[in-house]
Amino acid sequence: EHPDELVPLIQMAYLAKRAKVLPKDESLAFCYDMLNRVSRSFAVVIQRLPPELRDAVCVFYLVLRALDTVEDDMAIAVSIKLPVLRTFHEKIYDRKWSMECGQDAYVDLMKRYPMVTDAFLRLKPGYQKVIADITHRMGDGMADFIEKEVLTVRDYDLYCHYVAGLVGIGLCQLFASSQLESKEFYEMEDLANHMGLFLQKTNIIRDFLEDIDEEPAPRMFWPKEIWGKYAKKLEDFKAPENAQPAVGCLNELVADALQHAPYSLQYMAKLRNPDVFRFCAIPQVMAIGTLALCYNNHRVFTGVVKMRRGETAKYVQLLGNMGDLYRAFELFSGRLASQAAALEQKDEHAQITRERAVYLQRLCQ
Ligand code: RWZ
Repeated sequence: EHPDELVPLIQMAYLAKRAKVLPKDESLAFCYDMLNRVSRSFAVVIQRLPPELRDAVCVFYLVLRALDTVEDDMAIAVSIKLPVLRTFHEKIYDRKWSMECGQDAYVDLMKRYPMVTDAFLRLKPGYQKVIADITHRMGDGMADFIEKEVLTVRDYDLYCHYVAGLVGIGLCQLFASSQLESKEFYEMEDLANHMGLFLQKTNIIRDFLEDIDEEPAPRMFWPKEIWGKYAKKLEDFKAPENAQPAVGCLNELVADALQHAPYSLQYMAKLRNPDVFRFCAIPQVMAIGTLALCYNNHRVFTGVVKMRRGETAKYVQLLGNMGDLYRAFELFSGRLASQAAALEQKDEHAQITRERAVYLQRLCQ
């Protein structure tokens, strides 16, 4: 009615809008900033996901990172750690919950965890349910393994299922729920589990030295059923005079990990959304590239074996469709096959590695 009221009205509308938008921005800004601090590579692929999925996957990542931080922190007494792991799926709904633990950026993640909770509670209920269910199953599985070691190959597969296979299974459900991928993804638990196992086993193989040098008490994930054939104690692999059995064991673990790769190709062939495809494919290519680098490589026992930055960047750029993926897998399985062929007289598991690598090459043609 009065022209001079116009400005305050606009101002009020603006302030009301800001008041609504700001808290959301604040918790999500925290989440993306944290994601960048804890994992550059995942931050890049997650930020490129379609808007419908991006926030849910970012929050999913941080929830599981937080759970992982509790599992990893050797300063927490087992009597405290076990109940936290088993009830973490409830904490993620509790706006007041936070914890003092972890190191470096993780201290911040845990201390300011209510920021993640706020972002979680803003997700669609369907996404929240998937994240809570996976967190529940993972927390229980981690708790089971706090008190027991990874002895058999079955234990190794089960531990990897808990910490990585379940991530693959949860992602499938988020993809199907977003309708960006088909309903079929609700029923792809087995293939999704293989995707996770392929990544996790590759990390466990590569991180031998980093894990064994952990203070105060290292937690090791190489299964005794395999390494026990090559040494009395895992630490013995660090001694230069044990290079031969150490590399023999490494090669057997690479052969084991390679079993999962064909299923991961089968999974990715079903993806329809190019950004979701890239999100899945980049880590898988890095995994087979890392396996090819680690194979028969004694440097795994003396330092960190990692793909070069330039090579990594190439895949982040390229990988747009199945054709690109087959070319990358073909390159690395070709390298594995020829290395294994050259070792067949010397190494009893080289034959199986060659067979598995050649089988992968065929799948790519
Ligand atoms: C990619 C949504 C950080 C979540 C789990 C990751 C922490 C085990 C560590 C969840 C690739 C290394 C990240 C195998 C999955 N627990 N292993 C989303 C998360 C491999 C990713 C990391 C697992 C995981």
